Amino acid sequence: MHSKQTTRLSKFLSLHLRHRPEAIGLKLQAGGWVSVDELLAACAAKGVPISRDELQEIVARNDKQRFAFDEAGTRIRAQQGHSVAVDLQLRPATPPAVLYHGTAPAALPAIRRDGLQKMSRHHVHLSPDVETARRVGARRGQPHILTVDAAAMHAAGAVFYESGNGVWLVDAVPPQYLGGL
Ligand code: HQG
Repeated sequence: MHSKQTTRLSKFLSLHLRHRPEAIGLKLQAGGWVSVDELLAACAAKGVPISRDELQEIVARNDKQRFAFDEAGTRIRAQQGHSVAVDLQLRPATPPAVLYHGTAPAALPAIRRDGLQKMSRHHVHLSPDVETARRVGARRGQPHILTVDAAAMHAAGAVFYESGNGVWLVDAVPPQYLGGL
């Protein structure tokens, strides 16, 4: 498959597996899962036919491993980034001592005041390394990298989750745990 086509289909899947499942007649099951058969039928009905092989390729080639099949390969979900109410059934985990967050300079005054907020997502998304944080922040122009004292937050009782694709998730990061503000 052409990479432009893969990207187009991947965006279509992100939209419906994270944000608007109902727009193609899907309902996310617990954990955010949908049946692969139902997904492919729903896409075809919307004029976006995807074969099973193409779906495998989209999942495998996705730059951020945004999607995952279940063990049996009969269900698929977005690994994170949902805006619809869904319980991803993630297990709390101990984060690395330091995590990173790439943001836009324009957001800094609000972040200084309120810390990192989840905005329209379910969690604040944190990166395990500076490079990833830079890429996330670069979506909004010149990125500004913040460090997060995850060890101190964890010691103070904050609950962290690691999504299947290495993104660390937390409810909020109060300003006192942020470096680089
Ligand atoms: C900022 C993409 C004002 C925050 C990426 C960010 C990531 C505040 C924006 C994933 C704020 C929210 C997540 C506050 C945070 N005041 N602005 N108090 N607190 N912000 O997209 O972390 O392509 O929801 O810094 O690669 O940028 O979707 O979060 O700039 O992995 O797979 O508000 O999304 O992955 O933006 O990105 P987002 P994010 P996907």
